[in-house]
Amino acid sequence: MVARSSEVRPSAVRHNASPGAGRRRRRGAGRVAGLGLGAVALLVTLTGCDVGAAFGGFGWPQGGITPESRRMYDLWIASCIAALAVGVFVWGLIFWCVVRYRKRGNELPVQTRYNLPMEFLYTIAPILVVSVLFYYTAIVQTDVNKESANPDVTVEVVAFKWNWQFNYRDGQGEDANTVASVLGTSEVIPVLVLPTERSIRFEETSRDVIHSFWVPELLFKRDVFPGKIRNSFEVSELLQEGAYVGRCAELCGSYHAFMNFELRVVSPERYEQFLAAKQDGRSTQEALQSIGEEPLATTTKPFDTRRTASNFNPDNAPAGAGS
Ligand SMILES: [Cu+2]
Repeated sequence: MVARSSEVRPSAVRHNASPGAGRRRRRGAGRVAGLGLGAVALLVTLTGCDVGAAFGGFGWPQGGITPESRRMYDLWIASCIAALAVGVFVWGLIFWCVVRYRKRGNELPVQTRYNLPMEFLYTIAPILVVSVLFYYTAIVQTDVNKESANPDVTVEVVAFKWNWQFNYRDGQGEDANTVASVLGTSEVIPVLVLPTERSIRFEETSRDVIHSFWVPELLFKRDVFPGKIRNSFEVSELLQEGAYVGRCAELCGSYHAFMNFELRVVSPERYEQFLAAKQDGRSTQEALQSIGEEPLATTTKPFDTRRTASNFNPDNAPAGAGS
């Protein structure tokens, strides 16, 4: 009769073994999930604020020079960590299911359709995740778009094909007066001088088409519209002195890619001296030199358009030209 034991179906064996074994397996799976979450928590705790740097900012540019840019960076890093934690959990579940419920015979595993607690969980959990992300995004976005009643410095950004003019203003809005101005030309890159430790309002307007004012280190860009729209934004402070390239970030025509400027961040004292020199009638280059700064842009250089009457419009070229 010993031989008959081989006729016992595998499924029956599984059923006989199921009560204790099932509990053990569930405990094992719980332990694996707990370990995964613990590892993520440990990683975050150990690396602290440097978790972004350790992973190259998760693709987000690093080195922001305003409190706003740093808050946006932190939001991005936190969102990535949350996404990774959810990802690790889901990947863990997938691999666990692949191994645990791999095909062993013709028996179907226990089916979990209409399992209300489970359906409730996978409806509520994503809603919770999205709500938390939405909450923090709304807070950071509101903060970044916030404008104070009386910023310390107001500068009017005027864009035109294909250069920039920066007007230092004595107040906000269209009716304020320009006290000093920096104008870019085909030969000279405009240098926008601004101070640290001061709140700065940028008011933007365009003379022709839509442009976009972008300094990569602000981690922020805003379109510059022609007509009545006067786009504005504010930074509560510039945290680091230095020279930063600025660009037009909206395709605005043939020489869009060369519509560069430079942001030069200096101390408040030197900023005041620069402004005074400009008001005395000195050129931007002279004023920059007077505060011990490089007179010309250091982060970019003018683009030679090589446009002359002969090669710009050959049909109207004088006889013999262009050869
Ligand atoms: Cu442009």
